[in-house]
Amino acid sequence: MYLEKKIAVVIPAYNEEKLVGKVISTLPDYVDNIVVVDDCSQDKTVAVVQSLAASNKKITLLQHEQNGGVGAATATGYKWTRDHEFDVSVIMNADFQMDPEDLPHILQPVCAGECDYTKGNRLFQGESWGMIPKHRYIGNSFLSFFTKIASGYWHIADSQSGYTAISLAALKAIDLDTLYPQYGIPNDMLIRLNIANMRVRDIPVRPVYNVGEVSGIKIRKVTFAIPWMLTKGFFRRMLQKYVIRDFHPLIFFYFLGLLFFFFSVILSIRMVVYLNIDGHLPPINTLAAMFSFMSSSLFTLFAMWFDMEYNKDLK
Ligand SMILES: Nc1nc2c(ncn2[C@@H]2O[C@H](COP(=O)(O)OP(=O)(O)O)[C@@H](O)[C@H]2O)c(=O)[nH]1
Ligand SMILES: [Mg+2]
Repeated sequence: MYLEKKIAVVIPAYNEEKLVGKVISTLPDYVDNIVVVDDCSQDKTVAVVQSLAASNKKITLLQHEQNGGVGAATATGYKWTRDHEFDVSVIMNADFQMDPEDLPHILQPVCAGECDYTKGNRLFQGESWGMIPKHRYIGNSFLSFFTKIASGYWHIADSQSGYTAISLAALKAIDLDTLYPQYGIPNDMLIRLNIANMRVRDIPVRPVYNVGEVSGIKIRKVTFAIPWMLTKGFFRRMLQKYVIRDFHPLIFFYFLGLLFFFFSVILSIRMVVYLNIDGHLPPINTLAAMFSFMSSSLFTLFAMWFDMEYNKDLK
């Protein structure tokens, strides 16, 4: 129990025989249940967890018959903690990249009822640039920006951090059967939480690298998969939040922003083609391209501003 709340820590694990034991043994006593979700590992992960479970009644081992990805493993753990009515569920990876020292900070606001979901943010620290591999830092920054647009949580950064705590009410408010099964799970969660109007907060945590972890991320795969998921999630959120559950004219602003963006691309291409043929810019076309670009920027920026306003209390 932490602040009178029943706490479960969910650990998605895939081929983590080396570090999963360390993750389990460094968890503080106030954690009431440790739910390890084995994602059909090929190494001795299951044996390691089973031998620990023999002397620790808090450990629950759930096993996938097929490998499903980190999101699928998370969903399995969440369903279990939801069905067993744990007040707060935390996600910690099995490769010791989440510092147990940060756990109280992640838990506190959710346990105190100040918000529904907390998420570690490794970028608050001045030295993060030196501690996180450069390509991960840059990729993460781009994804964090697109996640702001897609999720409506404009105050949230470090979207790829999987160190999170969620309240039972929030867990019940989202559909766990359709969660994104792969690495984009933290982004997908944010979109769903926003549709359900849940309060989300970033908590500064220490980045942990070089503890012997091996990342399974295939950069080429996630470069397209996550932005695509974010795009679909954005449109789903617009529809659910601003058309079906409530109404807000910002959807017209986003729509016009997109439409004029499309026009400005077509007109700019036409402009360049004519420049090459005639040697000078076609005047009406050029003016129309400029007008479209300005309209597109203004409509989009206003839409973002309205979205930000609408969600400003969800923290
Ligand atoms: N690579 C990988 N990790 C999985 C899978 N299913 C669950 N996981 C767990 O998800 C967590 C994050 O994976 P990892 O590859 O370390 O991601 P990274 O730390 O963001 O590079 C770890 O605890 C893994 O054990 C899977 O199918 N592949
Ligand atoms: Mg890792």
